[in-house]
Amino acid sequence: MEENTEKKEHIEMVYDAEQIQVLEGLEAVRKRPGMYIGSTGTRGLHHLVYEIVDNSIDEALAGYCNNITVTLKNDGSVSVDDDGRGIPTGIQATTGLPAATVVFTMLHAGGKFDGEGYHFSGGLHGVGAAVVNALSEWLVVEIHINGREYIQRFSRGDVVEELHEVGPTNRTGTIVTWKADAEIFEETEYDYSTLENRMREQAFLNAGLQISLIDQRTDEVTVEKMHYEGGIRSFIEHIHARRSLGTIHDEIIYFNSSGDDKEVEVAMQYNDSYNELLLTFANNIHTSDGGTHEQGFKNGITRAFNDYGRKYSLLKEADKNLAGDDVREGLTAIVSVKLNDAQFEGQTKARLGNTDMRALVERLVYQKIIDYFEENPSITKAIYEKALSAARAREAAKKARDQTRRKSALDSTSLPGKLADCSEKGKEGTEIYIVEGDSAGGSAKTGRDRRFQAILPLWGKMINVEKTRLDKVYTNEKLLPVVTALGTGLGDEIDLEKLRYGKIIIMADADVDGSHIRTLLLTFFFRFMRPLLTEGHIYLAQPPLYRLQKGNTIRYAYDEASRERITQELGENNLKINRYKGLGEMNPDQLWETTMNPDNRTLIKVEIDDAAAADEIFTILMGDKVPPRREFIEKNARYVQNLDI
Ligand code: TSJ
Repeated sequence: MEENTEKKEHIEMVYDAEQIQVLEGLEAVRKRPGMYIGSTGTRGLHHLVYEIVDNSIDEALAGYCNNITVTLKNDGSVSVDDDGRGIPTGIQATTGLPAATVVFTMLHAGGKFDGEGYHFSGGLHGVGAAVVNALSEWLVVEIHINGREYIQRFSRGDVVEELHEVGPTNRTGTIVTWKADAEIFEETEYDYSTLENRMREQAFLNAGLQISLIDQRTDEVTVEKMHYEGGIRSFIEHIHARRSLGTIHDEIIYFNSSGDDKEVEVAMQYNDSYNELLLTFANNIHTSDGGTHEQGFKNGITRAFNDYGRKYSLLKEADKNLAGDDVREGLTAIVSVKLNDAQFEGQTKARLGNTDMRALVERLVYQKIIDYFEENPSITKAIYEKALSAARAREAAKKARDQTRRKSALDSTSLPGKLADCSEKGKEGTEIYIVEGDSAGGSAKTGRDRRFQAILPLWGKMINVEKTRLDKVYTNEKLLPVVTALGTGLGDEIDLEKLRYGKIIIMADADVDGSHIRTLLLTFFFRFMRPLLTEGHIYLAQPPLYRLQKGNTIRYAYDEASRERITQELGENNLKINRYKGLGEMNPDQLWETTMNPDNRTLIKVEIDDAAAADEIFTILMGDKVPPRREFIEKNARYVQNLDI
């Protein structure tokens, strides 16, 4: 009895606190939107859609929703429509308000109405709808429930119309439509492919659920229906098809387990590349920093390969084990777990922390892979051969590295002969220009400010980085000088503390050859020196395309639009326009003035926030199949205008 009373009091106190938040809560969201949605840039804008859609996906997870439609409307608003049960409209005892109203006006409300809530919630903590409401110029919710349709309107989080009935209906479900507040967001235009990728990912993760994406923003309205009965198996198929990767075995390896409060699902397939692509999810949230489920997967698969290899004498030397990297070379795998009390850790909350997931996933993966190996000997032979070949390459890389190190080519005491170093030492304020070709390299060396700018000209034959393993990098005359000049080492052993420059600037022509070298170097950094990219050290120089001269006035244009603008400004009479064909055409002073002088130049910082998307880009760009490459570039012209391969 005592215990009961105490519990009740406790609950009431929690609600008291929440009611105070009704008064202050949404104002707080508008004051510090970044705290709730991360940013007020395009990322934050798209986050609004995810927050709302996640509610419909929760309804699907609960087993009551089969269709979700996201519509981009031509007034700049978005709507999300589901065929679930409809948000409850009954009056909540604790607040005296309809449950639906509470969802949109109170932080820490939603999801759990009757104490139980959903089985595996998307981990939204239930604040999503109220946050979206607070950050919207206007928001409308329509609910179809018990044969009646209800509506409520809000503006910037304030109630404009109370929830009221508008008439009968013969469907059930919830429709939320909102217009992001331009007073809050720097950008209010949605990017179709960003939403498409996210919706497709969610359709893969929730087998059988149909998500439709409709774009009504232009005259040509498009409808895309995403619906995969194969779930994460279809995800693997999609990844390999998009990247035009050949597979080592036809059938995708798939297994799952479900207990009372935990579900694990794994799909995997080997391809003929050297790259690993492991995507892990917890409660449908992409865990880009991995965590216990990912660790369990890695442990399980490595142990399975080694035990199986031992049993059938595939591992020749008794003490030699395959490493994790060996068994995952060329592997694409999806691990999706669902659990009740997901703990997300780390700075970006993108790592699963629940410790019991490690052993659970490891045991499942180990047993199912052993079973698969025993049942599929010929496929297993091909897969195992690939892992053994990866192990041999790893051994070769180790030897090559030790040898290079013995020649001390990998430490900075013997820098590449062609490097023109700067006089200042250390990362602070220093930069290295990586330049293709001796003539541009010569101009850059003469034109630079030698105090803080180093120049490394590249020479020698190009290799396709996508077809290269680490062992070949150590003996490559084109790439090794880059590694040596940067000082960090590469692969697993990379050490950014040893980086010799703060900025690494790729300077290449604005033509086909230039874009090729740019893509090659970026791919190289992505595959072998990724921390340089993720820590934001890599930049692209922007050489001008045109030089415009009228009398003593000289201006430079970096694209067609600015050429036209400058032409208008100066007037066409007696205007001399030169198109630069390459960096080599510029004299050292011009190169300094237009491309290297920090006061005038434009640098593009290369940022990677989605490794899987970047992997796709590099695989397609560096792949040897031309049609997908052309199609990709046409589709993504906006992003890769400089990569006109
Ligand atoms: F929250 C929201 F506004 F963002 C939102 C919620 C937006 C959209 C587009 C859909 C939804 C939503 C909520 N779809 N379906 C539901 N379901 C419930 O809220 C619901 C219905 C019935 C019961 C029950 O226990 O009977 C419980 C819940 C949570």
